[in-house]
Amino acid sequence: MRVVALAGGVGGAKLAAGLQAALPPGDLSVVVNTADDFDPWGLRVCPDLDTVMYTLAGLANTETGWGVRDESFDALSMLSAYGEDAWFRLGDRDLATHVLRTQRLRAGARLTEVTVGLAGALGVRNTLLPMCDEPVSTVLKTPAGLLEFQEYFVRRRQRDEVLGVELRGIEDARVTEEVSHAVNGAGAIIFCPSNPVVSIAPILAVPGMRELLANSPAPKVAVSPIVGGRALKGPADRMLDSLGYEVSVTGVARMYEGLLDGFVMDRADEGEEAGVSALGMRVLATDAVMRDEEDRERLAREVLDLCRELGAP
Ligand code: FO1
Repeated sequence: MRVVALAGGVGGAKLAAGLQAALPPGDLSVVVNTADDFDPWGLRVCPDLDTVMYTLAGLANTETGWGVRDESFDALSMLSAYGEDAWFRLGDRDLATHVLRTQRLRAGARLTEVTVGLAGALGVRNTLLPMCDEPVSTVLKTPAGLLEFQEYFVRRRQRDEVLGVELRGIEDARVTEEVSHAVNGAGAIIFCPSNPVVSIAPILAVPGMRELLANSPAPKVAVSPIVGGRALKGPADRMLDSLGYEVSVTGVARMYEGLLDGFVMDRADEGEEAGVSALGMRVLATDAVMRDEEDRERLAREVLDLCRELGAP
């Protein structure tokens, strides 16, 4: 069965890897957030696309979840020797991705074409798609002022309170023909356990994306990024709180209300089953924490089973 997964960075990449293991090669398309992208030293870096690509290619640094494993940082050391402030850790192998992507974009290729080319060259047999081809940048409103996403996330280590989120350029973004084709051909659509505010929301904010998903007859199931009322990794729980959302699986389910047929939560939150069911979603309470490859595939299979219960072929 062909499946589309919506994903951001590390959490999304884990479930995408589980889905890749659980499905026949070529049946998975992953639509990835690009609002974290930025251009250190003039290179177009797409952290979420690269995290998913390296994970699906089996090249990811499993400690950090991002970047390439067995990495060296000699180029970065040389940049520091020139007096550069190398706060964003770009490894030597990772740099090859950014060099090629930047060159191909400059030659006029669309981000989708570049992404499919890079992933294919790394042996990924599923389809990796940016949420759009146009540049979109998450800018966060904080007490310290407006912060570009990586400035907030990496340089300032997510210490600022997030009071608002701007998606610069989103009004000019368009759903690509590749994403439309993947969604219209999907038997199931899965919202990975990524940050609902800065990873999934930008994907849904691409003009036409919500309609495309809503018009698909395929069952749509989300996996909660909140477990036991907290985010497993990253700032999602603090962001939900400071933005006024309820920091719970019910709060996350409400953000996707109207789009979802099913919701997968961890058993730690099964007390909220009634609240989420009341939103019109079929609930599955299971072990939603992916500690290793086995967990990833098991959770992916359970999500696909729920999709089939909800009518997927
Ligand atoms: N995250 C960090 O916390 N520190 C880094 O130095 C860092 C470098 C980096 C390089 C390439 C890449 O693709 C991702 C990188 N990330 C780093 C992760 C990245 O900031 C986040 O994964 C996403 O933007 C949020 O999901």
